[in-house]
Amino acid sequence: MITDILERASKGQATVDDAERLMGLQDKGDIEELFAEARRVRDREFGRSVFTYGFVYFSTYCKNNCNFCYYRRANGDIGRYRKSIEEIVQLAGALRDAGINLADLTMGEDPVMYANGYERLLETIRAVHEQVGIPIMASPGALPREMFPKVREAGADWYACYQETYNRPLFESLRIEQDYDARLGQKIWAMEAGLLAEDGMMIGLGENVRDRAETIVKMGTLGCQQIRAMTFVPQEGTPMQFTEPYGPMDELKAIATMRIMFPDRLIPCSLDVEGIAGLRTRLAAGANVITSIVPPNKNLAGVAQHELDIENGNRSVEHVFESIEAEGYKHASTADYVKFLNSRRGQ
Ligand code: SAM
Ligand code: MD0
Ligand code: SF4
Repeated sequence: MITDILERASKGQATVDDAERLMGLQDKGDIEELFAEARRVRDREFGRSVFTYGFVYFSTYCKNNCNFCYYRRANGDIGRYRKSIEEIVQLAGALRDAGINLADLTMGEDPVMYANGYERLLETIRAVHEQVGIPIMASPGALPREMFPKVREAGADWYACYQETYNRPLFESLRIEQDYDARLGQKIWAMEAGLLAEDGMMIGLGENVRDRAETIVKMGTLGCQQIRAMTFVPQEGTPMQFTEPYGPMDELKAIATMRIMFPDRLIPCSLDVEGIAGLRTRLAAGANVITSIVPPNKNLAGVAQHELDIENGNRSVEHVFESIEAEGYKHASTADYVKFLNSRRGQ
């Protein structure tokens, strides 16, 4: 059965049913075959070279109240911070100098960044673009449509905004007080403005395997050049604190399914779920971008794992580069990454 599905996928003809079957596999041998095929497809498309993204979570203030998120506004006193533009430029400069391909400038929906027509957000992107010159992903939350040309003009290459699930009622129960269609629009409006877009799903939020299959097909057909899956990590002080956490297997199957169905997309291995321990399995499931690389001693947080492996240096550039090599891969040069971006932008 799996052979039939893989064959359909190789012709670009795999369906939602096929995605559901792949992610429903339970037999050890079948799962190994799924991962082996995902690696073959990844190696054919990208070789054994992976892109590396530094994570700069520059403001952890947020006006939203997503039930799954540590930084939701009701989770009051958690030691939030907001970095100055100068600090952000320094952080991005250090990532560039260390050989990282992209700075992921991420924030909560911080009213200070959003004030006066998103002035400080745009200034931050512009300062990093002009003073550092490293490729930029902006992950600032949901913006009005007219902002996307401005984000592009300020110097962002990518816009990341994850739908989490394409099951509308589930979305509404998680991203409370937020508009499903407006969040979907983010990706479309970003691409219309000449940005590359990333969409993403979370695993373990109450969705079933069918929902995941539908989400993967929707994310892929929307045209986003980067698509991701991340396992939900329950957060202290939130309504979902006591939700039973999932192991990594469902995320790995989702990564492999995305790779097989959408071979040419960038698919992250996020260090923000299991820390550095999660690198090997995600690469072996077909991922080709390492995200959430975070330098120590800079008072920077992750999202799903706000502390894990940061201050001990396990998510540092040096340690991540060593780990990539130990797994038999190499990290791509930024010149190669820029070439890749230009080819995907159709330049
Ligand atoms: N605030 C912006 C937004 O929501 O789009 C950008 C940053 S947000 C913190 C980035 C993503 O992190 C979310 O879209 C979600 O997919 C993921 N995330 C948040 N909390 C998580 C958790 N507890 N476990 C796993 N992933 C989580
Ligand atoms: C990551 N913690 O890559 C980051 C984050 C935001 N663009 C990405 C979820 O894992
Ligand atoms: Fe805010 Fe983003 Fe967290 Fe939602 S996921 S509470 S928008 S930081």
